[in-house]
Amino acid sequence: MKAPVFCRIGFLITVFCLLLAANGATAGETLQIILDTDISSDADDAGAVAVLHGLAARGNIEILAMMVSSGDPYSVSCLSILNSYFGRPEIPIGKVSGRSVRHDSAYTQAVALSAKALDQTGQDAVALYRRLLAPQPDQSVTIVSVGYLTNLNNLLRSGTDEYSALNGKELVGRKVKLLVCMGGKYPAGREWNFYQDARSSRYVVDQWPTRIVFAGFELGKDIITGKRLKELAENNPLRLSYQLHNAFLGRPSWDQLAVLYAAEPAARDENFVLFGPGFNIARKDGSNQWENDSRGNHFYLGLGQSAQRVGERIDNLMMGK
Ligand SMILES: [Ca+2]
Repeated sequence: MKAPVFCRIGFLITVFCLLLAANGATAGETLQIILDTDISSDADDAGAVAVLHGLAARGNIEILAMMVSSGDPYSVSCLSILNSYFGRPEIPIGKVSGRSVRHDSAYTQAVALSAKALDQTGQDAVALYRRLLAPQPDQSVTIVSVGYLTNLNNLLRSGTDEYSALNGKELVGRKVKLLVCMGGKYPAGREWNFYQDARSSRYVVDQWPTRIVFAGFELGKDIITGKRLKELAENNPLRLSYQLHNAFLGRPSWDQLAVLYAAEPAARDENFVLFGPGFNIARKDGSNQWENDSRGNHFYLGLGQSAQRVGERIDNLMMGK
């Protein structure tokens, strides 16, 4: 005798939910995410912005804001134009204040002048972080950092204000679920994002009150993406970024990998393996060293499938496929 239709549907729903739970995702759960980028000196930041938009287009992602950690005066306009092109012109943009790292960019100025940027200056990054984090549910926000840790250092050191009676470290501990950080080299080395502002890196790595998953230099260096962008329309600001950066020779996918881990929880087990727990020791000279320790709340990423397959996935997302 056949089971009634509603019993069979109930069984299928149960199986579906169990499968989702095994992948660390819950049906209908919206991922709230903030991207902190040094978009300027390398093109993979522009690629990471495109990957985040590509994943958000599949639903269940709310991009709360994007923050700029670079002192490049064209970074905010460039980011604003990318966000408009990918259909989300309303995303608020924060900008580093005070001391900042600044490098020349091959593409930000040209992208900034290629269209009308809705936002050319950005808001104060710490104030924007605090205003956006304060009303969120506890332990709900994922931050993905793909540049210098200057903004996150400033946020941790911030005091109470009109947005929250919590100081920066308390506010992060209350509202943030996870920090995914492209920075450092594993198990040991010296990497750009960490040593450009070593004081901030050290403070954030030591003091950050939630779990941190690090995407290291070694993870992305051999995954070269962006060559295919030359096939895209010439008014595409992502295409222009990669064209001006190095004429479509492609770049390592450091920043896209961090975004891929942060913004696609259901595919984490497929794309990555996690090393840890432990402590990432960040030093004054910008170098770092990994130490396994069961008491730690740090992890670092390895690839869970071939570099070629992950690279194709990133290229497809950047191509809008
Ligand atoms: Ca970057």
